[in-house]
Amino acid sequence: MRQPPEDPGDEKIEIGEPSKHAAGVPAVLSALRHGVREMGPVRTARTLVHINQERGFDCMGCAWPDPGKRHHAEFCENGAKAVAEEATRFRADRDFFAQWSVEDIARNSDFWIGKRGRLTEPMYLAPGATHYAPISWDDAYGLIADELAALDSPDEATFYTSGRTSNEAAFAYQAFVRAFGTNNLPDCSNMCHESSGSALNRTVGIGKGSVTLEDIEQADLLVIVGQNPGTNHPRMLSSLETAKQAGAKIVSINPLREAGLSRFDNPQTVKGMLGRGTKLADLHLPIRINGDMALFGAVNRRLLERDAIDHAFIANHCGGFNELRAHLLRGDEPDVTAATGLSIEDVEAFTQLVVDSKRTIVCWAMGLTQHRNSVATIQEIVNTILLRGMIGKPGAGLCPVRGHSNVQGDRTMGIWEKPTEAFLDRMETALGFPQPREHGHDVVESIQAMLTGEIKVFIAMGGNFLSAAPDTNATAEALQRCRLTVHVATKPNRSHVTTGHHALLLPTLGRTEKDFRNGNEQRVSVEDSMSAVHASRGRLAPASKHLRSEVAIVCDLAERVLGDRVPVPWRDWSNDYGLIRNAIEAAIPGFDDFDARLSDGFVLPSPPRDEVRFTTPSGRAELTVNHFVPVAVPEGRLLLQTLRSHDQYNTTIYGLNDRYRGIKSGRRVVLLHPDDIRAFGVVEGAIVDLISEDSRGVERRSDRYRVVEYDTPRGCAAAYYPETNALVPLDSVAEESGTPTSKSVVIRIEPSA
Ligand SMILES: Nc1nc2c(c(=O)[nH]1)N[C@H]1C(S)=C(S)[C@@H](COP(=O)(O)OP(=O)(O)OC[C@H]3O[C@@H](n4cnc5c(=O)[nH]c(N)nc54)[C@H](O)[C@@H]3O)O[C@H]1N2
Ligand SMILES: Nc1nc2c(c(=O)[nH]1)N[C@H]1C(S)=C(S)[C@@H](COP(=O)(O)OP(=O)(O)OC[C@H]3O[C@@H](n4cnc5c(=O)[nH]c(N)nc54)[C@H](O)[C@@H]3O)O[C@H]1N2
Ligand SMILES: [Mo]
Repeated sequence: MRQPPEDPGDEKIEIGEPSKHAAGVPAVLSALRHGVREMGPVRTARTLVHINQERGFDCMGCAWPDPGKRHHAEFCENGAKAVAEEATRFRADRDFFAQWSVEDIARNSDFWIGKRGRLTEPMYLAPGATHYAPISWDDAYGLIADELAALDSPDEATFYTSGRTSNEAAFAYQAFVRAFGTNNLPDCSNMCHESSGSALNRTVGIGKGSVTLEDIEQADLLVIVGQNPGTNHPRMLSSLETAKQAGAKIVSINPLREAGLSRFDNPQTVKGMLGRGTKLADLHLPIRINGDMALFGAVNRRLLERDAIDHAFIANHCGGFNELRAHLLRGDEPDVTAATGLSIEDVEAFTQLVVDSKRTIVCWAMGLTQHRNSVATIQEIVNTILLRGMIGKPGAGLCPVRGHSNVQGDRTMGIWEKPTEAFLDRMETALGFPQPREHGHDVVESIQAMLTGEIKVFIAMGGNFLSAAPDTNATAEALQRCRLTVHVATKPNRSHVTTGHHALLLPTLGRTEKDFRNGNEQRVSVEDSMSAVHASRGRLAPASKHLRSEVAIVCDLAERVLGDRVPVPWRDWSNDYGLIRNAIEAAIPGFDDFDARLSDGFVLPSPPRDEVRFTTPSGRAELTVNHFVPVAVPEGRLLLQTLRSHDQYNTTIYGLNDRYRGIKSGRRVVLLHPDDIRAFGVVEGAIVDLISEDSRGVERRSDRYRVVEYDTPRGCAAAYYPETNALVPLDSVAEESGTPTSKSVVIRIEPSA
């Protein structure tokens, strides 16, 4: 039997040249290497043909939509790695937990922990115990029910969700949590696109994007801001290529020159595989971290000055125009070159492309959402789109590119600590029990409440709360102060070994696996980044016969905790997911005839996209006045962005290479401008510590990073998440959305001792 890989440590890091194009043969080889290492050759071949096929499973790699006409195998390197990671043959079974104490597991890297393989049965860490030990499902549910019953208030528990959870499991979970009596439903979205949701709800009345895949392919200008699709949404490159071949222009706005935006060798085509590929970005703007609001403000002022705005659209559909015009023409905007690091020529060139375009789409991801002023920044981009009348027509609109494959669906299902009254009213009518009305805690507020002792029980539907959340030391302390911590998970991770007084690990089926309930095969549904809902059905035998589906775990637990307190047929739901879909249909608009329509899939209604209608209080799309306040970076300090390498899925580390950025065999690197390296008195290859400083002067450290000279604006640094999460202060969050500011951390560097 082959052994899972060991972590070679960071001594062997190799630094080479960043790549100037993405995918092609190296992508296929890399995917196969990961597949074979985790699954062996036969399983690799069998599994990869079912990804994103009509009767297969939805890829858990990202939320980018599937094309209507699917390639025989919609090949995507990182999708293949995501699948290999779940369909691995390695097992973290009872022997593993008997051999390794919690403390010993925690001493290893995230890479090592994740590579131990799939969990196989429920495990329990008793108070004071050093090792997890097997426990029956029944006893596990009993323990949770006892702890929940012992609370003085339902608000003393918090229920986290990561974004892989199916619609059916998410709907049942939120019904259970609200029946229990709390809106403490934080989710990964709080750390991800919450800023997009806040900005879009306010301005266009719906917290989702307004484009479809066809729109992307019909656009004549695509602006990709703060996103690295070559790594994080590789299938997006195929759409960009199609748009490009139809004559679209592409602008990339990013402190880094990401390979995926330069040139794409499509692994689906012969031309791509022969390596000529397609040039993607026509204009790259190497913006300073957090300079985006100043850039779009400058563009918007120019649009007004040149009268390059859509008067009819504004008159018919928008509010706030006079205030915005007065604000922008007052001329007290920031010095755009200082704020962005771009030249005036760059700003003019970008403006010209915006003016010339009849169909513009702006796409964005974490480079925009994880700053203090993220909501205002996204609102300024909405201004650009609205001033140009770019909503509700083909090839135009707003496109926040989601991360987790069902993060958008989970929110649609009600995984939200701040549900609207309208949502709760409908839920109350559909499910027949009163809903808690007081808003709950998001991720950061939950951590704060665990630290003060207000929250005593932490339950997670997937994810890796400790490593994903900011301020790792504070978050660890928060979890350790809990009475009970519970994780429903597929594989072990760091959150499982930083526990409350006692802890449970409940192993679940993944998307790739067959799900039989009561002898009947079940399917689930997910919603992608463009609001398309479709079915997902596993194809592999489960990793262990003891695994239960997320739906089953939620329903079993609800039955045990609530008895018959609410009129929900939990047992029936868990045996027939179609019944949950019927309840979803009754409770949530847009899901008419849900179960029947699921086979073909359908797109949820979007008033802005479908009818140029805006469901804001005024009934109009709101232009907003946004004031740019740069992040204060004291002399001798840098702004650090914490980002993903090419070989990871959030906190799951697939491998130790970041091929496109030329980094091999290790992750502890910090990418810096050569002048900044010199200014700190170090040299390339030096080992340094990163120290962040918050507004109160508190310091946080993360040690031993290798300095890499990189093409990034002066004053801007980049290093990988989750290693650097320890540097993000817990209370440093985006205004309004509460998202941790993981892309603008003020740091200094010091040579390591
Ligand atoms: N393979 C793989 N796929 C994934 C994931 C994964 O980890 N691995 N994660 C999934 C998830 S949950 C998400 S949310 C998405 C994340 O997808 P991305 O948002 O692409 O992920 P990041 O690596 O955080 O990249 C942020 C990008 O923003 C740029 N950036 C940083 N700061 C700024 C700024 O101030 N302004 C501008 N204009 N750009 C900036 C960075 O240089 C980088 O290119 O991907 C999803 N897909
Ligand atoms: N510094 C910094 N921090 C960040 C970010 C950043 O850019 N910088 N990005 C943020 C973003 S965008 C996000 S979305 C969050 C991600 O936060 P999370 O969603 O909490 O983290 P993941 O790493 O995606 O979770 C991985 C774990 O999920 C479990 N898992 C995998 N598949 C399944 C499944 O099917 N069911 C269940 N129940 N469990 C499963 C496995 O046990 C695995 O270890 O991190 C955020 N944190
Ligand atoms: Mo995300």
